[in-house]
Amino acid sequence: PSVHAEQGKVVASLPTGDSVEVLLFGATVLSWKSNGRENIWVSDAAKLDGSKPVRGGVPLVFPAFGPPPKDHATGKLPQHGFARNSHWEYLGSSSSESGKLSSGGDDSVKLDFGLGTAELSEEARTAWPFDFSLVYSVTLAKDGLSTMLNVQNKGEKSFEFQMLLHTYFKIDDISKVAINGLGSTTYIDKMLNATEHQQTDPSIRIHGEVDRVYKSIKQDTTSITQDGKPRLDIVREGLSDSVVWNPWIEKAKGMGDFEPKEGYKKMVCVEVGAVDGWQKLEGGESFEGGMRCTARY
Ligand code: TA6
Repeated sequence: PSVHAEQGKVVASLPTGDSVEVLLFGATVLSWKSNGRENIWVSDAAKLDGSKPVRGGVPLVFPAFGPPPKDHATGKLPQHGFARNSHWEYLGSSSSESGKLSSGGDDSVKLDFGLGTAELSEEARTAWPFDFSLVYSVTLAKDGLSTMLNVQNKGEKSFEFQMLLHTYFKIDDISKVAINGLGSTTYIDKMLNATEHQQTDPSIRIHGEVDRVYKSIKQDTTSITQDGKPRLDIVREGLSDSVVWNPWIEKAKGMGDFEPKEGYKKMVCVEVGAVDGWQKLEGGESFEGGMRCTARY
């Protein structure tokens, strides 16, 4: 594998041509290519200079998902917390082989990124005064991208958090997309005043703004099909919830950094996380959660 760290980005590729790009700001995956195809959508107007979270890619949501509840310890943080809005440190890379006969570990490469209390902005540290350490690992393999967040409570006081990988997947045409694997699951529908509903149909189609939090999902895979063909599989690891979001026309118009405005037809967010309630870590305890994505073609 080849790894280059330059201009605030880390780019890695395999001899197979698979590649991944991670912006140190927010440890935001900006690109994941397999079979010469881009799997991640980024807005043409996305800010990449750290002035605001990236519109697109895989924004890392921690320690709160959505607008944090005012009466909670995360209440003074911005929407989706500080992780996607912080400058992370690149900790290095390691490559491995998957046991097959192959030259020096060309089958996968793992990039590690770190964020701790010391690297946090004064503002965030004041808003959320807990000692923590995050290590975010991004692993590229043939047709595969995995990201895993390790959360450590480095202090004495316990703290609660939510986490989510806010992945903007690139698809050809939203009208030809279905999202499978969420059948007979309970979801909170943000479009219906956050009321709770049962997902009866095993397949979800997107004909308008969709903003749903599927929770405590039994089986671990959420799949995106394009024209009825499996396109991307997303497996939750250590996480029990999946959010499905598409801003559609009006919301796309309302986001200054969402370009082109027709871009809602080319993306769908399937976001795996632990966002229903809070994870609690006692001093010294740690938590791991992430996703394993496979590009089916
Ligand atoms: O993941 C869905 C969601 O929570 C939507 O409600 C919408 O707010 C989206 O995230 C984008 O949030 P952002 O803060 O990135 O504009």
